[in-house]
Amino acid sequence: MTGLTRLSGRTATAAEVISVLEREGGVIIEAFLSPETLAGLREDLLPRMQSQAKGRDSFSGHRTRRLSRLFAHTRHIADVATHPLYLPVAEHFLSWTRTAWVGDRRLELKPDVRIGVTQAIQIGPGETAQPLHRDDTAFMWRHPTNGAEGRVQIICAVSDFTAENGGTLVIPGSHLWDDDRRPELSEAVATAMPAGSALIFLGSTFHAGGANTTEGEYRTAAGLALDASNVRQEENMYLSLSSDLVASYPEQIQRLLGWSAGANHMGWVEVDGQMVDPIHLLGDPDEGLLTGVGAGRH
Ligand SMILES: O=C(O)CCC(=O)C(=O)O
Ligand SMILES: [Fe+2]
Repeated sequence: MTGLTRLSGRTATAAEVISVLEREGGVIIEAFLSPETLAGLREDLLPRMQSQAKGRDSFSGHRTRRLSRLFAHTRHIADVATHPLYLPVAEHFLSWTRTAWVGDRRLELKPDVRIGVTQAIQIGPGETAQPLHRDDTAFMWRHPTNGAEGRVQIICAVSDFTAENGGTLVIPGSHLWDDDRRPELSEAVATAMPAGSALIFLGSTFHAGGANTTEGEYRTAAGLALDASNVRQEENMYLSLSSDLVASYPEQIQRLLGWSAGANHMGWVEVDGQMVDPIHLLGDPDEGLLTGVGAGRH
């Protein structure tokens, strides 16, 4: 089984990334992170990972440490979410169109994207391979998706990924399979890529964290998922991140974190009887907008 196609973040276009994903379900992009972003992720995440507890089941990994709420731990994750080879690519796969009747009008509805989950994953020596799975399983997504994906995942290499230290296993082409076909480890290829690279794959692509057979090497990843907004966010950003913290990020990130009602009016907040776009709860008081989650309530 040959490995996934590799592109360079220095020269690739979003259109090329899309075309590889359509064909193979996953793609490796080398030099995806700027040196500053990689250094920042390392500095912010590596010390914190050390104090995280290991997983308690074979899916989480008994020798694997995970850290979520990444926007609270590192501002560099914003560069990952809005990267020109990731966000527009995810939008391409997630903003499909559906029609629905409302009275005598047939509406065209199109989800936009949300950050559904953020996670750093550190696979330690002695870890066994995670079970092969699709990340859209949580949404009970059906396959084949016929192009309407629920999730586009990114895993950035914070340390080098190798076949020996747990580099993500991916089954190329498995995004096209139906729900009856069982994935086999023999069909998977390990993701080997230097730190600063990224693996992007569709929610319908079978993959797994790899086994770490090294003596003392830790494989560290920082990733997030962009989800179609008709899917509820997996990680509850509203409880994990304070409204003041969210307000300190640029509006683009605020909206991606879910403080946005979007075109299909999901996630509105009732204020004084009105259905309000939650972005207004983060506004500048000098502009006359509400200033906190509790503002406007009596
Ligand atoms: O750590 C990895 O390489 C993949 C982990 C994964 O797929 C998951 O936890 O859902
Ligand atoms: Fe996964």
